[in-house]
Amino acid sequence: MDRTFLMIKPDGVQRGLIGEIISRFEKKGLKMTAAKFERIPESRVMEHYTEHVEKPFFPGLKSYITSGPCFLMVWEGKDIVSITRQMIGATNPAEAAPGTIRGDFALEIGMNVIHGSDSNETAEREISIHFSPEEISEYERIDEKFLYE
Ligand code: D4T
Repeated sequence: MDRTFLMIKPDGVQRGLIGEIISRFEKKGLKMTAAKFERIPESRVMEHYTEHVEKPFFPGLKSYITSGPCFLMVWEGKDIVSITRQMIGATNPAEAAPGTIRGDFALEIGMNVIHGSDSNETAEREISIHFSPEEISEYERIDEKFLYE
């Protein structure tokens, strides 16, 4: 089964959106297999955003992500990367469609509520940065036979 790394950023936590966001993924039929509430150390933020460290927006991004606790998760499901990216919406909330998380709950690119991996390879890389294998729980959801053909 495909996996992804999802992270509710400090603005999403501060604005009380954790429950609303998890609820959307749960109702879709996706399965959470790991979660932790954590203020991410700077070293792991650098590792996570390694492709952006030289970008002009990186200092702001780093101080935003480390400004408070995040809610980090691993989720599982068929085609989960593309499904969750669609549910999250465009990186810039001004371009995110209504009905998406960023379209419904955010206004600016620097405060866009949630992160989701953008490919299966990125997902595996990000999961291994933030979680050890022992922190991930494999189990069957009781409704799986009505979710998958
Ligand atoms: P994340 O990684 O947070 O889910 O965002 P995306 O995958 O949708 O977008 P990204 O990697 O291009 O950007 C990472 C992160 O940097 C912030 N950002 C981005 C910013 O503050 N200013 C910018 O100009 C860009 C491109 C937002 C998300």
